[in-house]
Amino acid sequence: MDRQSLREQLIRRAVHSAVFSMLGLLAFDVMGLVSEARANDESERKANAQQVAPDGKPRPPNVVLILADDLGYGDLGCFGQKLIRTPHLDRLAAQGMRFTQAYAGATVCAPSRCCLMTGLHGGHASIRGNQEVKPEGQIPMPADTFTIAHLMKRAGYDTGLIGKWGLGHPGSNSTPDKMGFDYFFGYNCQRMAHEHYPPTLWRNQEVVQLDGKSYSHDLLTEEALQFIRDHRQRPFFLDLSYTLPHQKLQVPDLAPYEAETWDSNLKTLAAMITRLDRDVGRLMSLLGELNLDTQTLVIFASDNGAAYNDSLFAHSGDLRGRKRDLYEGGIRSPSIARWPDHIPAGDTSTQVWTFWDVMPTLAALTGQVLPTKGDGISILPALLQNQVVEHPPLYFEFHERGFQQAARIKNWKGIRQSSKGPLELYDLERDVAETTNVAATHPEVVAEFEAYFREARVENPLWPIKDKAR
Ligand SMILES: [Ca+2]
Repeated sequence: MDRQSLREQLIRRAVHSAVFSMLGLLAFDVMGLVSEARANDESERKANAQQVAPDGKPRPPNVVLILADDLGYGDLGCFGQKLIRTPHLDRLAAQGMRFTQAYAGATVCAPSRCCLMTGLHGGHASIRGNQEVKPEGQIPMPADTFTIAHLMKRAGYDTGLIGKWGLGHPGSNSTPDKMGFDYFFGYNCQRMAHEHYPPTLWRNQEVVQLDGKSYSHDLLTEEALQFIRDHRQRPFFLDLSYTLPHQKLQVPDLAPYEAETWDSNLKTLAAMITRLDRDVGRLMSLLGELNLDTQTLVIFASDNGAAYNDSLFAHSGDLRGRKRDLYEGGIRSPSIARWPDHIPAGDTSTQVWTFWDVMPTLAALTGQVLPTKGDGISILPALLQNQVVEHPPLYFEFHERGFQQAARIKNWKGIRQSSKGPLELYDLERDVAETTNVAATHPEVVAEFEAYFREARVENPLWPIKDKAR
């Protein structure tokens, strides 16, 4: 990009930042601008989120968001896994940035994805649990929901969702096409996604009949590869919402674990994760072949913690708990971001971020002002310059076992097993495994959490507080 274009871009961002500042919404964007002004040429180049299109106009990067389903924090080699092989995701981390303190939106599928789509945490989100609609699908988000796909459409992107939706049944006002996606291929219903050899999938509004012998993950990969080929000349946003390694335990072959002496279920699970990894590798190869590496931001994350609890793999690494827990193992995501020439290669970031930060981050990336205030922040300073910005409190709630709440405030973690139950307090800096409840010795921090829990959420009639009978 020439200096004139860069100047224009920085001026435009300054105007945006001033607007944000006046509204008191995004102090971090202002901080980002100040630091950019001081940056040397190399940092400026990295901070410059846009490329020049053949017509000379600035072109924002493509964004590929790859979600795994129920992948644990410890399931990847680059996050400490010793037995399951994930060479392509390990390479993605080596070429990009690994996040050790990144979070999903919730501890199960639908509410986590709602946070991702809307930029709202679980105390403000419209979907706060998995709730089915018969015969197919889940309850819809409200019709006027503004999603990350709407945001990217507004920035001129072609948008695609390939994989699992789970945020509105067929015929509702909240199918992917009505929520900003130009193209959809996959499962509308997350329950039907348990079957990896499905009788049907959806292509936009059409049911695609299958023979029941096609492994859906492989179809999703082929669709994703084709979507990238078809849109290589345009800025595109691909939300690749994979269904592995969620149950059922099904895989076309056990490679490369056929000869292992493990239980066959464990071989299947490992093969599912390695297959997911293989296909992330295929996507990265295609980006390279199409010369899109430096024009594409790839983000990889998991929608919640590991579902499995075998003693072999240590799916949650050193963390406590798994899917359906609000301990770290239920919500921390093995997250990676890669954007050659922009994101420092091989870095590890301790930036705290979560699914509801994706919307403000994409807004900052594409120079947009969000129409309404969300709960997140832009993590562009972390992505582009490995700066850690302080995150506002993170809030989570879960409704399947009565009512549970959790929050992270700085390095403190607070969890309550019922709306009036005693607060468990953990110091994540010293005790990431949440082994020692220090509530008794830190009453002032407990009081801070209790005050935060009172103001962090609004009531949602679909998910009322129902404490478990004692
Ligand atoms: Ca999930």
